Amino acid sequence: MAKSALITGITGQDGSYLAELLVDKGYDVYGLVRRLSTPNTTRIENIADKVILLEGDLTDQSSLNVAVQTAQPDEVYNLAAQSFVATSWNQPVLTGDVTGLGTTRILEAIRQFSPSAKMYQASSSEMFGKADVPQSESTPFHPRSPYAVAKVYAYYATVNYRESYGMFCCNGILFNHESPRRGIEFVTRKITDGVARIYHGLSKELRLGNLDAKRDWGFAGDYVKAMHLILQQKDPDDFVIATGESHSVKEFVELSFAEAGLDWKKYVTQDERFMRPADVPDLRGDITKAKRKLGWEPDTKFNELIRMMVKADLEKYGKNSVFK
Ligand code: NAP
Ligand code: F7E
Repeated sequence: MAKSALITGITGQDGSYLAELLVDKGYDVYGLVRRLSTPNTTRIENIADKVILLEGDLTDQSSLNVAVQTAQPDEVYNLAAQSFVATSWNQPVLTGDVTGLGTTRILEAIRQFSPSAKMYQASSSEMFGKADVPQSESTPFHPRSPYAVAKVYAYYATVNYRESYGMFCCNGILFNHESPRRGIEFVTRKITDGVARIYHGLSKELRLGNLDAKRDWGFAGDYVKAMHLILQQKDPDDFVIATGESHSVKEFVELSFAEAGLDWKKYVTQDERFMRPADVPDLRGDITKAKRKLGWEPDTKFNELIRMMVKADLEKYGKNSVFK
């Protein structure tokens, strides 16, 4: 019999890649989708007839109960969140409700209606905040945003359901991962989109915040494979998933503009509006445990990721370019 999986956040970047992976593996894939005035299913259009969408919201317990009862999942991937760090200062209570308490609601729905289901929680390197480099599973947390605070709560809720009820609950502590499907407000996609707009004459400048922050950027398509592997282990456990390399925002800018044959210094300006009340200076993951236990390593290199993203955005605007 085919395995079944329930993905919260299926319309997001990771949800769409994970759904494709699980469909390819022969899973019956259910996705939780919240009601919006304009449906937002563009990232899963290509698999629309291969997944079953269930209406629900992480702030609404009864809808989560019904989703778990309906899907009777072998595996639940909790990817839904208010995931944009900058917004978490403007909407701290909502972020706590969705990104933090939402995880407990999912855990409760599983505990009551499908307790043998395995659960994956989308934990984040943001939980480390200001920490020594590199960060591993044993690095202490020092969250620096309401988003990160909510993720730390969700991390421990996941560990607590494992320890309290013997449930198969796991945290993937994922470092930044990007793709052409990345939301436009995140810095990598903002940059590659900006490069393409400038290249095609649709924009004259790109305004950014802190160029010195360093991140360990990987490709989302590689990272969803790790999520799946985490739930295929004999015992539930928590894993850091990263590339092991970090680069500054400035390096990402330079390489992205260079990919389109442009000199970034002519176009990029710093803007206070994009500075954060507290930023995270340097994130770089130590993936020793993931390599040893999961046999997982990323395939996509930093330069390849940038090339992939710049190319996709150049092609997107190319269709309506003022030069064509
Ligand atoms: P994303 O593109 O922002 O997707 C977030 C998903 O959550 C969307 O499907 C969104 O639905 C859904 N959602 C938001 N609020 C909801 C609510 N109240 N009820 C139900 N669904 C809701 O995020 P992502 O980059 O794919 O990340 C996936 C998960 O991994 C998130 O939990 C994120 O915090 C975490 N994470 C991401 C990274 C990264 O670098 N990408 C690293 C570590 C951890 P709509 O489409 O309707 O908005
Ligand atoms: O910022 C700096 C900014 O918004 C990266 C989420 O997926 O990864 C993501 O969180 C860095 C920060 O991602 C701009 O200050 C400079 O230092 O792309 P970001 P993030 O905050 O690291 C983690 C792992 C998650 O879990 C989150 O869900 O870039 N930066 N100038 C800027 N950032 C943005 N967004 N916009 C700028 O103009």
